[in-house]
Amino acid sequence: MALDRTTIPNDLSSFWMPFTANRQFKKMPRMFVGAKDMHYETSDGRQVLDGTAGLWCCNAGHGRPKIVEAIAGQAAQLDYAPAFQIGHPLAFELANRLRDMAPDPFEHVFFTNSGSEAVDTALKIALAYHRAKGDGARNRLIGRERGYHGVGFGGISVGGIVSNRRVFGTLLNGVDHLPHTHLPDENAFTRGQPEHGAYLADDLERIVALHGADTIAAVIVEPMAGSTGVLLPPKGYLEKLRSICTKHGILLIFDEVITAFGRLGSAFAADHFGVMPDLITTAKGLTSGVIPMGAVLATAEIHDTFMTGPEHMIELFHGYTYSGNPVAAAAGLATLDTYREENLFQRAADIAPYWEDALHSLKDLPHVIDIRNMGLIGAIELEPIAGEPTKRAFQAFLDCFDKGVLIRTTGDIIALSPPLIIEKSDIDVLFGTIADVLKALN
Ligand code: PXG
Repeated sequence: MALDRTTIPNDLSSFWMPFTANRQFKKMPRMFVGAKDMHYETSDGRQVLDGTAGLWCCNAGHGRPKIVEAIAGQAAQLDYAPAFQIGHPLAFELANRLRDMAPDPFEHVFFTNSGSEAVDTALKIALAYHRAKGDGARNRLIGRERGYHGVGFGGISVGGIVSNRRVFGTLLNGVDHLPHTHLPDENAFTRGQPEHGAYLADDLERIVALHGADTIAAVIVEPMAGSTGVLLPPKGYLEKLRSICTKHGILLIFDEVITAFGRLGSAFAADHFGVMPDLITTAKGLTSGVIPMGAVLATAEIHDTFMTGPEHMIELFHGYTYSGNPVAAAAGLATLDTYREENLFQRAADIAPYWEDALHSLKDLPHVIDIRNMGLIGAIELEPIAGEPTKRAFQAFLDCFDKGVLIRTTGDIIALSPPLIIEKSDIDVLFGTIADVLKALN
């Protein structure tokens, strides 16, 4: 019997849903059963405009033919190949393509299956790199408040979201945090990078003075923090972080799980900001969200540090059953082809001013206390209901969903990150709907 892909099962109890209020959801489920280009289709047959590219990942839009065909073809040709001590062509091909796309220093690619795994991989590479150089006391990792680096133990340790950390024990030792860069008093309603706050990077000097530079392996930040509500780097901030890291021999990791693959109008945020880290983590847009895949990009300097010792020895004791999985690699190649053929990164850059104007036109609507944007990303921060944080924004999410528009909320912030194929007419519908919802919201 063919699998019914569109009917909701009677029993929803078995699936323990991630980052979801399970009991609330199962009383009033919202289900997607199809997707094409800019729209989802719900189980009750409605079209929903995708204002979030799924979860910041479907950068090429939905149901893109080249990606669909590549996956089907690869599953039939070679469904799986052992990831250790045996290769298959597409993983090498995809690594080469990423190298060619990435800023110059990045010559090597380590594949993972998610952003969380990419983060843990990058942290491990950073620690092992210093050890390989004979600098083994560099064991500390520095993250940032309000940072999101996935949900592995490494990622939540360097991450800065209290609820993602507090019930999970003692986490990694030797982690410290920079202050976040969100300064609403100075920077509210800024378009693009805010003016104030570069000095916040100087806190790294305080941390260095406290612990000693020779104990610190790496600093990890999102060049633009997505999950905690689109927190932009103040002008000069990333440059400062870079120079302090360089001065003290500390590796700088950019977590580009959200910002890579066109979100800011260029392939990587490192290009966009003109600041080069030592390691870059990616996932999401790498396969346009269609098949799980992540990757860590490393400079030749870091990679080559491991390539010593007897040739028959494994250089890095790390990897996943599905690192460079053939079907994922095929999806990745077809996704990069789609980006290139449709010039989607440039398209995002070209439409970004229209996006920015439409977003900031909501400035005077009820409850709006800040609006911020960059590339094809936007955030609308709402005044929380006194004593009931998150409730107002979640209601906005539900109301938008009813009106055929998908937004994402985090706390009382509406975060938007549409597929890069979005048209001006879609932008009008998106912000028109959000405006209607905000006007009617309690
Ligand atoms: N780093 C960053 C910067 C991320 O944004 C991860 C790591 C983890 O990736 P995986 O693939 O393990 O989920 C992320 C993920 C949201 C939202 O709505 C954001 C993410 C995931 C789900 C929801 O803000 N980011």
